Amino acid sequence: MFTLSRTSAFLLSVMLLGTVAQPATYHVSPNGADSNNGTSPATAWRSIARVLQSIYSLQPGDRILFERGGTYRGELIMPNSGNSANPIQFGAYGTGALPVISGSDVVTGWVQHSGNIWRAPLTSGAKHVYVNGVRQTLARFPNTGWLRNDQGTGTTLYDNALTQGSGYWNGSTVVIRSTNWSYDAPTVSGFSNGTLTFPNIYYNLGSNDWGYFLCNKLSELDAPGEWYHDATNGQLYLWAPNNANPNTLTVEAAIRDRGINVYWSRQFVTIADLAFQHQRLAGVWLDGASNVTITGCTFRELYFGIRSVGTNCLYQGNTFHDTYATAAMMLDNGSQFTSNTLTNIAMVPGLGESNWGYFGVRTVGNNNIVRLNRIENVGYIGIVVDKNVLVEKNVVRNPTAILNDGGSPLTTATGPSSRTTWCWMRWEVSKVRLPTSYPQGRSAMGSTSAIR
Ligand SMILES: [Ca+2]
Ligand SMILES: [Ca+2]
Repeated sequence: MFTLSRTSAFLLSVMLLGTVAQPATYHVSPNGADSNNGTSPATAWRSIARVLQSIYSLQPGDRILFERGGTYRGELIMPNSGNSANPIQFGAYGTGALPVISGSDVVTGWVQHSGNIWRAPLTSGAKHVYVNGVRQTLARFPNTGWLRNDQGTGTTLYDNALTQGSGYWNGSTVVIRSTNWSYDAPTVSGFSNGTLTFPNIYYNLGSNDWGYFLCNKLSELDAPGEWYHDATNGQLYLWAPNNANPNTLTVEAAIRDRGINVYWSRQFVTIADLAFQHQRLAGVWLDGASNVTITGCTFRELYFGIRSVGTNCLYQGNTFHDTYATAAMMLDNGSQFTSNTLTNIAMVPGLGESNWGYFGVRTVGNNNIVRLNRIENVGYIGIVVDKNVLVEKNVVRNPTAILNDGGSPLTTATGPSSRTTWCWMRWEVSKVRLPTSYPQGRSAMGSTSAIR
């Protein structure tokens, strides 16, 4: 009777393991081809679309690496899990700038529409438009500055300076400095006799002279740098800076929601050394994932950098700049946000969260750690935490840059009185800056009704 010796059995299992479970590395390059096998730099794939064709077959330890210097337009998902010893990894190879995962597409085929206004086909909803990398302005009125509320409620705003005909502003967006600590941006549902009507913003404007402006209307596209997207007819309109012909420029429209979406209950995924830009919702979106590591990444010109519902995740050594909403929105438990750099976060009125937002980092959950981060220039509060969280050794400079009444640089969100919040602030807390002027809001800070 034939039996394997213990040594032979071991060797056989190693051989089988070697053939079955050897992790694979796939490469993606601007110079690749989707007909390649992807398994070496010389046979790299080219597109995110090709990556998605193989994404469901990834095993623990497998890696998808993007060549540095390239821009990859698309939305990645992670529907599989790694394990603690062998996470599935998204990363970079080669030399140069971080590979860019972009939420925008280049818009081409411009024809003259009227005067300096050009148009091009675009069916997907454009949230932002960039010309040679610079964000342009959604067509607005007035072109600069703010109008002032005369008398409003949570669903109306009356201003006798609004003299347009009945229905003129229907479907536009009104950006309102709705309180000391908030901007709201509801869609206008009705307009007549100087009164805008919109869904409830839950703040009573009253007779406070809050600033507001209107945007997202083609007939208000009347200046260089303004744009408008007609989703119904699939046309993007642009008056380019310096009256330029857009066919001579790189025009990009932000049309995708997420850079990487890690699915519900997936775990042990690493995202390293990638640059996320132009996503409508978030660079990385964790939807109930655990043990996800995000490190060495850059998040810029997008809504959230990271938006996570996660457990035991590590966000370390990333750079966030020019995010439109809260840089890191963590509805996590047991996660760590450490050694990140955040600069110019939520600094544009109307582009961040309505009602309550414009933070550097916000955690909602238990046993999170916010440590050793540098946070500079934040629309509202630098760090907002809830429940049982450790906050230590962070530097927060220039919070409440475009809002006030924020308890900056750190505050605990309102919650049940039974919560056990404890926070430490160490190192430099340079200042709690009180803005010296209020172009967006009340004309004076001293009004007793303006301060909560
Ligand atoms: Ca305008
Ligand atoms: Ca007024």
